Amino acid sequence: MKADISELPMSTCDKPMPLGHCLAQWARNYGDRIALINETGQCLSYAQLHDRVEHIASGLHAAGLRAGDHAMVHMPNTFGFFYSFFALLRVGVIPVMAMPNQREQDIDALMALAQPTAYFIPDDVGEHDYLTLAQRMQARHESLRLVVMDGDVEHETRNVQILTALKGSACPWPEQDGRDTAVLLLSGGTTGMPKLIPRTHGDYFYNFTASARLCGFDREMVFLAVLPAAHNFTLASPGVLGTFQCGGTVVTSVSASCDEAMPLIEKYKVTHVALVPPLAKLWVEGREWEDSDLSSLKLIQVGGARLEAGLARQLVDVIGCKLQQVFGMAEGLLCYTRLDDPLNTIIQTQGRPLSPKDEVRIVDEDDHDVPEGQAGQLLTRGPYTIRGYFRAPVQNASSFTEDGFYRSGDLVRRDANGNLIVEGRIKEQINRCGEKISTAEIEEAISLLHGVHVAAAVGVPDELLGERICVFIKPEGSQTIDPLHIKTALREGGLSDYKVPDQIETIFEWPLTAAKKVDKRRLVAVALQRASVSPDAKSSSYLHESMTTNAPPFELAVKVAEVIRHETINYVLYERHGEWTLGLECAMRITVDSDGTVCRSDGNSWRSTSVSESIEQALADIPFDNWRAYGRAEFEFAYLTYGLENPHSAGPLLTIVIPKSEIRIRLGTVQLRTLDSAEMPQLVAIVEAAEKNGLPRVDSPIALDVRSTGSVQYRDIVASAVQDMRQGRYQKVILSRAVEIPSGVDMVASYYAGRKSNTPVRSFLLKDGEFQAYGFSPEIVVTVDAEGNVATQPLAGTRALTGAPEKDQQLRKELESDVKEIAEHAVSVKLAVQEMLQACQAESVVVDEFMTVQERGSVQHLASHVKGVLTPGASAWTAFEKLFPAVTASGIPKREALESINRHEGRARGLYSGCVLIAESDGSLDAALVLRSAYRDAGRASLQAGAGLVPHSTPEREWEETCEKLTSVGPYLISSKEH
Ligand code: OOB
Repeated sequence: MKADISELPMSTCDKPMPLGHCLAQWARNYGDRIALINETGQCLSYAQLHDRVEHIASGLHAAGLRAGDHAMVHMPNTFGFFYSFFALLRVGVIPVMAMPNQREQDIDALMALAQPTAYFIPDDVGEHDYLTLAQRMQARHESLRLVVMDGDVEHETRNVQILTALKGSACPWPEQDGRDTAVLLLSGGTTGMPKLIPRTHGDYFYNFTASARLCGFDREMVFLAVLPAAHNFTLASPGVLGTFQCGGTVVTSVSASCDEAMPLIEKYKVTHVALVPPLAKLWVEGREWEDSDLSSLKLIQVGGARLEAGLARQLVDVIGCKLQQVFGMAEGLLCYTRLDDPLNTIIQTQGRPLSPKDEVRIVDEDDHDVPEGQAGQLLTRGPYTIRGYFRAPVQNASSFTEDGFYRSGDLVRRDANGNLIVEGRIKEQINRCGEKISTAEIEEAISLLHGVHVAAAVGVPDELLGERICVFIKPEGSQTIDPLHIKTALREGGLSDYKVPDQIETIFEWPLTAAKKVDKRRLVAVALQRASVSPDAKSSSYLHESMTTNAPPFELAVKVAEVIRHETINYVLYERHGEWTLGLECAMRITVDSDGTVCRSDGNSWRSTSVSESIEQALADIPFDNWRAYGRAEFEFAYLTYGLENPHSAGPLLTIVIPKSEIRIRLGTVQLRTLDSAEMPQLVAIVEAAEKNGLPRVDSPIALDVRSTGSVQYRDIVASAVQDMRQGRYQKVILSRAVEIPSGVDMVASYYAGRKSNTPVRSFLLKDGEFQAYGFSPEIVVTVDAEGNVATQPLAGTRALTGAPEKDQQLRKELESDVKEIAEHAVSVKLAVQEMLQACQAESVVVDEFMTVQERGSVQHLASHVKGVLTPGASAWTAFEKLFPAVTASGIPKREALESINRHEGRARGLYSGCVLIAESDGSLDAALVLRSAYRDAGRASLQAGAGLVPHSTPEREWEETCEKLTSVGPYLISSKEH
């Protein structure tokens, strides 16, 4: 069943050799040239890479691995991937190339098929625990003797070896033939069973050398590997192996997003990159705001899925370099558009075969060749195309013709110049972002779930993903299908994330073809139609439902957040006066940019004389009845309203979202409302699931020492600001410091634990894409009710709350009699009154509570309450603009304080000391100050706290105050590892 590699068209410099010899040859040829660079700037020369690999190969040999064994490599694009891959080849072990996003079900099935001796995993990546998976695999698969982890030596145990610590005496060279299997690649699959593709030394060597030549790879080139290196496209078409063959440099990136990959292009002068179409689309869109210098790029290759001509053209225009389309398959055949093809050919076709010896037939249902120019199934046979899958006799009988042609399942036609155009496919497969998913596999997984009678999966054209997975489910009896429940059950069953359906629809009557089979084409049409009527701003009024509940509101709110945590749902949870309101997903978004432009997600924008006026205009004709918006303002919003230069601003300064659905939880009742009636059952299901679930576990707190860093710097900036104030430059400023949280934070569990120990006026928990935050607001910045009554609550003057009544009483007395604290408080109240006067009728402004003591978690404050009534013509946003930022978190006068904060802190505060708010269609607004909070962005988490400085302040006391405040959140941080 091996491919015929005799008489492959090779040039003399590409003399074929077993893959295990290649690296040694490259080290001889290219020695000190840089082979690898990663995103943190670490470099390895060919000689160094070879040296490391020799050591590891010896270690693997010493650990008992032998030529002909199999080993699964399950790694992202790190150096560890390359060490593992080359070391295995060097020993003669056959790597089985798993994709980094595969999960337990896939890995388990692949192991059962390949029976690997060893399993190579990364250290913990994000939320996925590879080590536990490896241990489970070891318990299940007898063949698996060795787990090798690319991580710290401290993780070494009897069963787990650390990749870079492997050593042994020199490894013997294996005896190998060009026809022996070198690697096992993954097949996209059309059945519920995984398939492995045995690629031989000879055919794979040809694959990357001939491809590299065709694609103009040379010594000076720099290839950026953003797609998984384990995929044939990135690995060898020509990919990383093609680059090494020419002596070029490979830059590895674990992330493919343009804000991480594009700076790498600029930094390392990347010349070549390979993308799938959905990623290419994001890169084109990303160029609107990502302005890295991409002028080094010579060639962008796009393959793996159909590239629309429009996008192809945009790519050429926007990125401004040559494009090449690659139509390939792990089974072998590679088609490329040529570098010197006319632009039209590059944009309109998927190219022609790599080798003159590639045979391509285009056939009808009876395997007869179709007339030239017509579409039919692509059959192929050739020097580097397999003749059979690994250990799959049954599958091979249907995937290959008797005379050895591979049935690709792709529907193609050929133009007059021999270029192929992919028209579609006949195989039952979904191509989601270039990842191939078998419909049969999804259908089987779903059929096993409770309440499901039959399921049918289809690929539906999708703007973002190329194709999305839609599953139609016929329920058992009169059961209702809860999409959320289905997704959760699939994930819990270990289905890889990218295979979990994007759209789930209930169906009672299947559309049938003439042959009485389920008509999947019609299902695609139904899926498109149902998706287009459900979401977004189609409906103008909310559909309501209410439920009764015995659950305490706080606990139920937390449990609801737990239920939706695994979804890609964005939400804001806001607590006020014993009610927890949860806004889910976005029907409309309004943002304020750093230049004061207010943009609405329906494409409208405003730029009036004042920001508050622009916001009012944007909210004036919101097309939903009785809307309630959830928003957040970054501290830097203040620089805009004060007309100061803001050197830090990146994203929007204020974001207001009108949610698609809402859950309001009060004692005894839960009110649900949604703009999309189809989502009501899901909302009900979320609440029901929450009621049944337990509360988050809080038994794995993060040990965070709030005193461990920043002491010197903080004391220095305090001393500098005190000096400013003693020179009379301003009266008061709040300077803060951030504390990084070293390990992953479970935001929901931490909110739960923290809220139990805090007594805030408001609390919140929110998730917006990668950004998450929660916090316990000590004060409101401003509230405005529907009648125009405005209130603010300046808090200034702080002492600790220790929990020991006597000590706290003594501290309270101290607080109430300390001249410095009283003076600090009085000036804050005076400023609040002045600001209220700018939005309210003069005679209405009164201080109705003065200098009471309010307890807030681990601290107590002096607090006052100022109220007034809006002047005619002013809105809640006028008051917001005048009172923001809270004096408690900025200083006096605010303009000078802002300038001092900017100069001393030197970085954006973001949400810290900004606010989280609710605004309603009746003109009311409730904005809570964001302090005592935790923030998490793209996996990095932090806390931040400050102290109010006056001319008498001492660095020591203010440092202490930041520690006290950090103690309202720090001790309740819960590690995400347990969940
Ligand atoms: C590549 O390999 P696989 O094995 O993940 O997927 C192969 C299938 C093809 O049969 C075809 O259905 C689809 O992916 N495909 C394309 C395409 N390239 C692959 N469909 C339309 N247009 C294209 N340009 O995906 C692969 C392997 C090596 C190089 C490039 C892609």
